[in-house]
Amino acid sequence: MRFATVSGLFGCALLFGCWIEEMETGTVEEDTRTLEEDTRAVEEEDTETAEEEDTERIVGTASIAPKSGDTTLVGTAFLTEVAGEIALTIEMDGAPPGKHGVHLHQSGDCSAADASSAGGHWNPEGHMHGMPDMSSHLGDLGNMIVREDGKGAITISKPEWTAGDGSDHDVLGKAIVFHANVDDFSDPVGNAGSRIGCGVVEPPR
Ligand SMILES: [Cu+2]
Repeated sequence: MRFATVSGLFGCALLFGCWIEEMETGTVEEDTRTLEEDTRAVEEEDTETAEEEDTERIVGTASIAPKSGDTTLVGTAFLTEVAGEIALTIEMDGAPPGKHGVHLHQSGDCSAADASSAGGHWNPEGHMHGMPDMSSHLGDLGNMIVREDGKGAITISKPEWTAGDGSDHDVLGKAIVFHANVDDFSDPVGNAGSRIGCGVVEPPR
């Protein structure tokens, strides 16, 4: 009798254990299904968003070479277009740490040793020199902060800019000039000193 009770209890315990286990397994399976459904939903949403928005296109590039005796700096620039908005990203490496004025100059010619061949600031509207977000020169890009490791970057976007239409607002064919000193935004050129880097914005190859 005692044996029957004990084995009965044991059996019950086993059954109960199995039942709990089954319940738990069921929950896990349910969770997995929910996760899969969630993933599918997110993927579908992403695809829809990508179709609605314009994707970013590279519409220009530039390689910035050292000038005026600076021999260590190198730079690259990308001109991008998203939904008609043109942005210019400039990245420098091996540059002197500190703040440096950066401008687009009007002539796409960096051949001179001091980059004087790039001419003056690109200023088709005849504005005063200033900060990039003011009604300043179309080529006013502000200052880039170069860190102790010699690296720095800026991204500037201007609603007036175009890329490749040949108009007087076209960024292609302009020279990116990287200066030795900070641009203090005073007219006419911001006292940014010598031109230690120069590169022409060209159509992507
Ligand atoms: Cu300049």
